[in-house]
Amino acid sequence: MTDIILHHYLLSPFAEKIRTILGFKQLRWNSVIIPLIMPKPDLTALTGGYRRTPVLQIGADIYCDTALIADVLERIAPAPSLYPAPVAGMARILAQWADSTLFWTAITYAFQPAGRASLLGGMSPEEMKAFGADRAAMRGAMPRMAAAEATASLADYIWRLDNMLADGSPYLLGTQPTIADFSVYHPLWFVRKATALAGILDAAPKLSAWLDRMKAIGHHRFDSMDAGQALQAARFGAPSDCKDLPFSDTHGIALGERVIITPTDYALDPVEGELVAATANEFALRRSDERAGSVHVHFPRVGFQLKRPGIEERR
Ligand SMILES: N[C@@H](CCC(=O)N[C@@H](CS)C(=O)NCC(=O)O)C(=O)O
Repeated sequence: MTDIILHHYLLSPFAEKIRTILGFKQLRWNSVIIPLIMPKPDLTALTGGYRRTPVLQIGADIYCDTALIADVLERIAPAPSLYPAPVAGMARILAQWADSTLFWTAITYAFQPAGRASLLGGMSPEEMKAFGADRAAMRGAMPRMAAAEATASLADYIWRLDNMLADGSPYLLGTQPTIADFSVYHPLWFVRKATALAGILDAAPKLSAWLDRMKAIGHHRFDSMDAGQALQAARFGAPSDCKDLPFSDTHGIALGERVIITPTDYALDPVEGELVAATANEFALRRSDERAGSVHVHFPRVGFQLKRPGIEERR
């Protein structure tokens, strides 16, 4: 049986997406709780610098970004599928909208002062300050939305999503949940957690019932694991063999070359290593770490940039 390790923290919406997919697929998993803010030395020993939440680990294979993590869980447990034909393409496109536009709209809405108090109420003023500074640095020059725009846009998105359920379908694209349901779920789960502001969902009774349905999927069964055990699992595991994966060259970079992979939107921390796979939708690089040993770090192609080290972007 594949040992699935999820590096995450409870308040993370993207982690809730993956926890709920693990519930949907009834996969047993191990839970490693990571810090909410940098530094995250045990996580970055595995990833080589990538700091976002969550990260999936299977032995010495480290998977970054929930779009790829969902694909990996689908490979491990193909049924029930996240991508049922004939809505698979539509489901992925709707998921990408939810993971970007809906997510940032919901976050901006939920982090207004009344929501922040429900979400971060357990933090001391110093911790809140450190959290704010960490996220400001992580977002860098990413454009910011004002609370008024976030409120209006979120209300409109909620109305549109409620309309998708108007024909009585239990899920957004029909009778079965798809990846789109899990991606739309996590930002709205976060809005519900911002209890003082959760009333915005009251205008959408069908969507609220759908949220209850998604919540009922649960997280299946998991065991707590500490970061040291996860590092050991990497050290004593052998990374997956990438030799036979189809090579798709879009950059003029050969397998075996040193490369840097970086997200294209925010948290632009580079990960450096030797390119071991470049398929139509996934990159993997090999890197060595004192504590984690030799690992393969995997990224989706969408949302990530591949380049040779030392080559500056022209602005
Ligand atoms: N596209 C990424 C986004 C992940 C993301 O932004 N996660 C948030 C938490 S929900 C994050 O990393 N926040 C900063 C942190 O946890 O350090 C994915 O799908 O995994």
